[in-house]
Amino acid sequence: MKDTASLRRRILSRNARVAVVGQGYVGLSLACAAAESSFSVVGLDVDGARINDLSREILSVPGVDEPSFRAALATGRIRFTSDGSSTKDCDIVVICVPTPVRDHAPDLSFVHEACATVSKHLSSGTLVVLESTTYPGTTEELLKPALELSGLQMGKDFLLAYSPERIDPGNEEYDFRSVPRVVGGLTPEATGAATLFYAQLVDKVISVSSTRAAELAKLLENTFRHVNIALVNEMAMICHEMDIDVWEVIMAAASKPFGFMPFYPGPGVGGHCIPLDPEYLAWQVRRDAGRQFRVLEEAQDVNGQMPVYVAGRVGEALNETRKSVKGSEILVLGVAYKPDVADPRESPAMPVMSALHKKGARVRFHDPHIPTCSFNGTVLERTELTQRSLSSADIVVLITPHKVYDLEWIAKHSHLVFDARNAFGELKISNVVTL
Ligand code: SAJ
Repeated sequence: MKDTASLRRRILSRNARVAVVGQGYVGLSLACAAAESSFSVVGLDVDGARINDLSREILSVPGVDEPSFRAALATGRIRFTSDGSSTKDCDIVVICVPTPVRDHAPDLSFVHEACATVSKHLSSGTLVVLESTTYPGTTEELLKPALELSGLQMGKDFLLAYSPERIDPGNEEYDFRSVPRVVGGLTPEATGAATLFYAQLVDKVISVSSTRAAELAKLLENTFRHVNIALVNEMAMICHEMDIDVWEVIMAAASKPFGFMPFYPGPGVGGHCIPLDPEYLAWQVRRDAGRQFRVLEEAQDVNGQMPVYVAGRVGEALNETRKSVKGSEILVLGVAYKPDVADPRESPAMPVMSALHKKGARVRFHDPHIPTCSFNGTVLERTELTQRSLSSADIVVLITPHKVYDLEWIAKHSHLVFDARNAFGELKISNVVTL
């Protein structure tokens, strides 16, 4: 691109104007980081209500660090709009829109829409970066042609790169700047320009040779977690059959200071990353390599069966007290997909409750962060957590151990507890059965 040097100068001098398309927790976190790094930033989103809130300095986007949002506002360098034409004056346009899964296949409709907007207003000399998690090849196969509909040519008139988001809402150990960024461009100039941009925002940038390497690195990160969670979930089932304490086994193995990383069994894998990102990889390997990604597909099978397995173990625990699931009162504690978040997406709690409900149990739930939930076409209001709601349950099933839960108090007022997370751990309490 003829004016790459000019772009690089504008990045270093902070005169480069940045547009971030998509103001979910990924895009808004990036927009705030860029503003705090002295760039002039415009955050775009098609959700007018969200833009209205943000413009009135209301942080209505869950998962964004509030102090970072306030600090960005204080710079006076950030603004929010739904007007797609705001990208036309920008030197750098970053696309951070959702990439959900529909029927086990990637749904890139939000990326298509964002590209159409960016393409319409694309000007020469712009660096475009995709951050949304997707399968290898998306930047090259989808974004490049879509953006060239502008009449501009990638490489000659604009630069195109990929950098996977690594925002981890609620993570108090790593902030935006301390998490290294992987960057890969469709051309070396794109890699260089994107590397220079992100180097202003984070302490360490890992430049790779292509967008495909960067796209696949992200999927490897989360597939790694998915597969290792499946490993310990299957270990939990085997240990139960062999009457060995899987939690003790993992604790012991984790004493090895090298070559091991502990994962922990549970009722299944929730969230919008770990259960879904690997679907993109499995889909693409089937499409492009004409074969299964066997380890991944087996892991999906193991993790997918955990909710029913947990429901079965709850039935076993009731059986030990000469009760059947059918007709039992069951109180589930914690329906968010992981502790101390209010996000129920893909949470295993719902399929656990569904399985128990189908066996004839009367299922109620409590979650400090989630007031209603639904399964089997039933919408449930949260049951308040009281001595009575505990004691009136035949069994209390702890799915997500939010830190607000007083576990000893819960056990004290419950007839029986099934602990799907070993949250009681060292608290060896007689009426608590552990996965
Ligand atoms: N889970 C287990 N056993 C484990 C770990 C997780 O059953 O040992 C379950 C959790 O309960 C949850 C699901 O898996 O239902 C996902 O948990 P997660 O800890 O992976 O949390 P996420 O989904 O928020 O993953 C995000 C990811 N971050 C990004 O993609 C930027 C992931 O790469 C991070 O490693 C993870 O946060 C993290 O470490 O917090």
